[in-house]
Amino acid sequence: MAATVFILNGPNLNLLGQREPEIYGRETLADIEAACAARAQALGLETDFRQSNGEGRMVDWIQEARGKAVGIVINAGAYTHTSVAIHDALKAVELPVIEVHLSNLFAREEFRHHSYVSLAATGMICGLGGAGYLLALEALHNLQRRRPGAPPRSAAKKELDGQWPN
Ligand code: CA2
Repeated sequence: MAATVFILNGPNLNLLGQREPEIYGRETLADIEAACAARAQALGLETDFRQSNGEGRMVDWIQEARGKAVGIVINAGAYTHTSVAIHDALKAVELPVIEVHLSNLFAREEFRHHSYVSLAATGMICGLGGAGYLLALEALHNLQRRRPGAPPRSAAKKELDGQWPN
């Protein structure tokens, strides 16, 4: 069975593609989910893609990732800027975490410039729309490969690796 990546989405991201396309683009969350599943398959990974408007639900999912997932991709939506609970859960889970945002937080209001998630994340991607989720999967794949005892890669995965400098 392929290693699983949890892809967790926070409040209001279910509205993607319906409003504010000038900020968040026209892709729906279902479009992003499908693109993630396809890219994960090419990388030899599986995805478990979820969205919730509830902070506690997201904390439960982060805890659930321990023992079930090899890493977490998270767009915590507005909780990014407010949630110490999500920060603490990400710290406790001891997995690689890639934070993703569709919009460029630093080109927006000042309150979006601070992220509690970033303090607990391995890396952060923002401003690239849905493509950021795919880059996050690539990043987790590369981190996995560097683990001692990681299995050898298939030709297909090597081809994808060739797109990157290291
Ligand atoms: O850029 C991102 O991905 C954000 O995480 C999106 C959050 C925002 O609070 C963060 O600061 C940055 C908001 C998600 C709400 O998405 C909507 C989509 C369409 C219509 C209304 C909201």
